[in-house]
Amino acid sequence: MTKQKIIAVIPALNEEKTISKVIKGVKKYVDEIVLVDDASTDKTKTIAQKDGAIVISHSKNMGYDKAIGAGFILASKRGATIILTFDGDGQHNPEDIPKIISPIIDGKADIVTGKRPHYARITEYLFAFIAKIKIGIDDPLCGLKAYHIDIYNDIGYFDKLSSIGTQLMFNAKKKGYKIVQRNIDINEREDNSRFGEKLKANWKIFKAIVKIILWIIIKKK
Ligand SMILES: Nc1nc2c(ncn2[C@@H]2O[C@H](COP(=O)(O)OP(=O)(O)OP(=O)(O)O)[C@@H](O)[C@H]2O)c(=O)[nH]1
Ligand SMILES: [Mg+2]
Repeated sequence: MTKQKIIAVIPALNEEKTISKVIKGVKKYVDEIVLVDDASTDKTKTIAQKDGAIVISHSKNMGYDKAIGAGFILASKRGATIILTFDGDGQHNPEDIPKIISPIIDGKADIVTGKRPHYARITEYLFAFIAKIKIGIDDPLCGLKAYHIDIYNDIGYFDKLSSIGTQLMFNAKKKGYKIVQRNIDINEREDNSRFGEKLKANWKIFKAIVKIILWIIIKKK
């Protein structure tokens, strides 16, 4: 079996309250952590550096997908064979990491996505409905996912649509890669969503749904 190098990519925007605990928890299960600080105005960056993460720091906010995309580029350069995405807000449990990466290690999946017990917003249910029909996945917006590096190398990018972390998965399915899902628990967020208040977040998700649908239609031709 080839030796795996697992790198976690953590997008973080003003997560000083939770980031230390997240990094310490994730560290036990991965080889390296790349934290993408997206122009946070709090101490996220310094805390992450102190806790041993490799930090990419944007001078201006580029958004969730570009942040993860930057993390993928660095993780790939550093020789990752598996890239794990994990939220910095403390909603994911590090103990769930083994079940998210083991199907890839065992050669049973190319991508593994977490499936949360419930979602916070109506548009998440709508996206879930569409993803179930299109690619058989229940929770496309779950931030906890793992990817074999071959998928990323084959497709060449993480996201070009602002798809809220979904385009690589849709792309991979189209190319015939195997995607499986595993149930995970989520903790309640202790403060506000970084995607914005309900209406704003719903609007962002709605736009991502429209972009993915249009992309599927155009790509088919
Ligand atoms: N780098 C970067 N990270 C972001 C940005 N927006 C959100 N994040 C991070 O992405 C992760 C998920 O964002 P959340 O705000 O937790 O999303 P949520 O509204 O709680 O929704 P869930 O996906 O259900 O957790 C967190 O670690 C955020 O800090 C951004 O613009 N840039
Ligand atoms: Mg969250």
